[in-house]
Amino acid sequence: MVSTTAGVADNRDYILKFVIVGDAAVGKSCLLIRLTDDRFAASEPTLGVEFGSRLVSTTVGGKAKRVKVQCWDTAGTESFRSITRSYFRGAAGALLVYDVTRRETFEHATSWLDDLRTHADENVSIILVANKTDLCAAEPTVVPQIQFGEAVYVMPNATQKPSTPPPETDAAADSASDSAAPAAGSGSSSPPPPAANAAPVRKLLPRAVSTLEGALFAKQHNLLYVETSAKEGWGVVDAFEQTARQILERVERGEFERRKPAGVNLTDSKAKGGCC
Ligand SMILES: Nc1nc2c(ncn2[C@@H]2O[C@H](COP(=O)(O)OP(=O)(O)OP(=O)(O)O)[C@@H](O)[C@H]2O)c(=O)[nH]1
Ligand SMILES: [Mg+2]
Repeated sequence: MVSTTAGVADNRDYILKFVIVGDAAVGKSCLLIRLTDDRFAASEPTLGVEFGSRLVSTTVGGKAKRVKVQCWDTAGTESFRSITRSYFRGAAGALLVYDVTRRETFEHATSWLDDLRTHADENVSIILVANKTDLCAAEPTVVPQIQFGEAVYVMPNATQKPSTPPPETDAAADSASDSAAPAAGSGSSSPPPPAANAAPVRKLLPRAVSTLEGALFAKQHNLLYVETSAKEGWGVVDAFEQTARQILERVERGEFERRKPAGVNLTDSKAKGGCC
């Protein structure tokens, strides 16, 4: 949703309506709390919808833009689906979230996508969000740029076993398996004992959906893609900034001349009077 609010003196150029959708317990509310309060908090399952907003910055055509994100966090539980769908209308941006440790939440992305495409504005920009990556890796993953018609090069992983495709799964599993037997031919040296005051080693879970699979799904469905951890704060603001940038680039290209989505408000000099 794009709208103009010329004359409002709070330093924002645009106001964009966002929705966060996805299965129950994938971390939607935690992502919103990370965006608005920059903290990780235990949250109860959402009943219906919750709301939060924050000013983010992005660059469009070399110019810095300030965007007020007004975000509706929806319940993932099936019983609320008809209520939450009514909030999709007029959204300029949508975060479609899944949990990288639960494959079914990724498999349900198609159904959430259908819902968004049916009930949100035809111009909605959607970003696929692979959340809870902290459970599988000690640091954020580098997402490969995917171009159709070209081979995708994935950095070889030193610990990767050839028969198991997702590289980060192996890395996670290998990091986690501190009790594993030494590899054949690796010699008899055993790891040094941990220092008395060393931090406990966190057990990492295997990933149920690899980075490549997520990024390919996004490419095929014309979505943006980001990996996040609401817990660690990885990629969260980036998810909103990337989506805002895409929306504003489309505004600048005049894609909305014919039919401006209700969820975009402009306050910059380009605004031609009121909106919506
Ligand atoms: N490790 C880890 N846990 C997370 C992360 N995000 C959320 N969680 C946990 O996942 C559980 C569900 O998080 P919520 O944010 O309530 O999930 P939701 O998608 O809003 O769920 P509904 O409101 O029921 O649709 C909670 O126990 C969170 O603490 C994350 O990035 N990493
Ligand atoms: Mg919630």
